[in-house]
Amino acid sequence: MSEERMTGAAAVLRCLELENVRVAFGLPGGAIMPFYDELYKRKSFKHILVRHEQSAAHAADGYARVSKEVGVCIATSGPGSTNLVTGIATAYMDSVPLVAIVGQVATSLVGKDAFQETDIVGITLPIVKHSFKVKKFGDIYFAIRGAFYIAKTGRPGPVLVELPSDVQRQEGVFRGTDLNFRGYNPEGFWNLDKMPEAIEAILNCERPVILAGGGVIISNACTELLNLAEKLEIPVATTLMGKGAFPEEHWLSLGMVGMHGTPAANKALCEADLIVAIGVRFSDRSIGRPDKFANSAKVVHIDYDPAEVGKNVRPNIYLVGDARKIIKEIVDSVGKVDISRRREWLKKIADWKEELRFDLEYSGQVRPQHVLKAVMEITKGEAILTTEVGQNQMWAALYYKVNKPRRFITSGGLGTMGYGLPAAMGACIACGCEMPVFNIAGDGSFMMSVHELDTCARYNLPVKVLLLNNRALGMVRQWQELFFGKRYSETIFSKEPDYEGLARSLGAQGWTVREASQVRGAIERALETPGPVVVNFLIPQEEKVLPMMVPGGTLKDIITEESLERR
Ligand SMILES: Cc1ncc(C[n+]2csc(CCOP(=O)(O)OP(=O)(O)O)c2C)c(N)n1
Repeated sequence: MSEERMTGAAAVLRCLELENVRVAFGLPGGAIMPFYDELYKRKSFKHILVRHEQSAAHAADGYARVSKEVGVCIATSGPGSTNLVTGIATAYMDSVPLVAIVGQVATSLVGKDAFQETDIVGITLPIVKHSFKVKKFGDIYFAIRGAFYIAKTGRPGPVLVELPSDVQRQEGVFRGTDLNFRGYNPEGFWNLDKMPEAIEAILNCERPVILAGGGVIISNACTELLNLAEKLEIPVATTLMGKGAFPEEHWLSLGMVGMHGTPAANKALCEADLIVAIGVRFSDRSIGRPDKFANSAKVVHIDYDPAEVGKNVRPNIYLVGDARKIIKEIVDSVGKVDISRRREWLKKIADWKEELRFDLEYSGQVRPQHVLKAVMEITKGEAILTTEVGQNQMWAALYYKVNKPRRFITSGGLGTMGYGLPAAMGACIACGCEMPVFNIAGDGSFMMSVHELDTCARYNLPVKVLLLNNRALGMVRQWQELFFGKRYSETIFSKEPDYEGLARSLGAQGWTVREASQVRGAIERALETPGPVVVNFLIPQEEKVLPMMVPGGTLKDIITEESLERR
C-alpha cells in the first residue's frame, strides 16, 4: 500500500473505500463535520441523508440483511449518536453486521461535559459486538478496518467507532496495520464430538421436526437445509427470524413457530420425538416456557455460537460450528433412509396444515389477510417485505409465504416499532430497486418513522407502504382485550392524520382503501406508480392475530377463533 499523507477524515474514507462501501446512511453535525467535508470532496460512496439518525441505523441494517454486506451508518456526537442506540440494539439482537461511525468532541474536551459530549461507547457497551475509541490518527486504520472485520466475521453484529473531531483533522501518513485481535476467534469454536449421536438420533426417530432460525440464513445454509429436509423427509418449522430459510410453499414447510405460530408448526413441536434446532436461540416468543418445551422430544441443537448452547433450552445433543458445513456433513453421512414408519407423522402434519385456512374472498371490509394474499398473488413472491412491529408483523409472518432467504426483513429480537420503513429504504438500495419492496405497517409504527417518506422521495426509492390501519396500537389493544378486561388504556388514537395528505406533503403518493374488492387494484396501482406510495387500508379495529399462545404459557396453550367464541 503506498504511503500517503492525509487528514484523519481522509484516512477514514480511504478505509471505507478499501472495504468497498457502496452506500452509507447518516446525518451530520458539529463533531463529524471534517469527515463530511472530506466526503464532499472524495465522494467515496453514495450517502443517504436521512431525517433521523435512528432511521440511518435501521436503513443500514435493512441494507445489510438484504445484501449480505456490512451496513454503515454515520452520526454526530451527543444526540446524533444516542439517536442511533435503538437501531444498534435492533441489529445486535438480530445479529446484523453494522458499522456505526460517530463523531466525538475533541480529545482535549473529553470528560469536560463539552457541548454534545456523551459517552456513547459506554452507553452502547451491552448492545455492540465491539467498539473502538479512536484517540489519534494512527488508530484509524485498525479501528475502521477492524470494525468491518469484526462486524462481518463469526456471529455478525454491530460495531461502533467513535471519532473525535480533532483526530479527523489531524494529519498523518496512511498505513495499513495487522488486524490481529487477541482473543477473537472468527473461525468459531467448533465441536462436532456428538456428530455420530446426532446422526443416529435423526435416523432412529419417528416424529422429527427441524426448527430453523435466523442462523441458517446468516450461514447461507438454506440449500443444505433443503437437501436435509428432502432427503430425510423431515418437516421444517422456522422461527420469525428464520422465515425464508426454507421455502414456505414446500410441502414439508410448517410455517412459523411460536406465540403467533401456525397450528402445524406448534403442534408438530409439541408432539415430535426429535427436534433438530439449527441457528435458533429458543427465544420465549418462539417456544413459550422453556421448562415445558419439547418434553417428549430429544433436542439436537446446532449453532455457531457456543454461548447459545444451553442458554434457554438444554439440548440432548449439540454441535457447534457453521450450520452450512454441519448440515452438509449430516446429509453426506446418511445413506438411503427408510422413512416408511414416518408416514403417519407426515399425514398428521398434512392435516394440521389444513387448520390455517386462508382462502378469503375479496369482499366485505378489508382484512389484513386480503392484503397479504394480494401481495403474494401479484408478486408471486418476487418481492421483499419489511414489517413494522405488532399485529402487522405477525399477520405478515403468518399469512405471507416466503420462499427465499433475505426477503422477509423484520425486527425479531428487539421488536422495534418504526423499523420497517427505514429498513425498506436500505432493502431498496440493496436490491438496486429491482424488486418491489413493501413495508407492511401498523399506523402506530408508521408514525414513528413517517418522516422517512421524504427520504424515499428525495432518493426516488419506490417503497410501497401497505398500512394496516386500525387506528390503534393494535397488538397492545389485543392483549388488553384478551387479558386486561377490555380496559383499553392509551392504545386507541382519538384522531388520526390525513394519511393521503401526509404522504403527499412528504413527496409520496397516497390513497385509502375501505373495501376488500379494491385491495388487489390498489396494490397493482402502487406498483405502477413511481416513487414511494402509502396505501391506507382501513381494517377493523377489533381484528386480532390468532392463533395466539397465552403469554407465559406453552406451545399447547393456544387461543383460537373457536376457543374465543366458546368463552
Ligand atoms: C418503539 C416501541 N415502542 C413500544 C412498543 C410496544 N408495542 C409492541 S406492538 C405495539 C403496537 C403497535 O401498533 P401499530 O404499529 O399500530 O401496529 P398494530 O399492532 O396495530 O398492527 C406496541 C406499542 C414497541 N414494540 N416498540
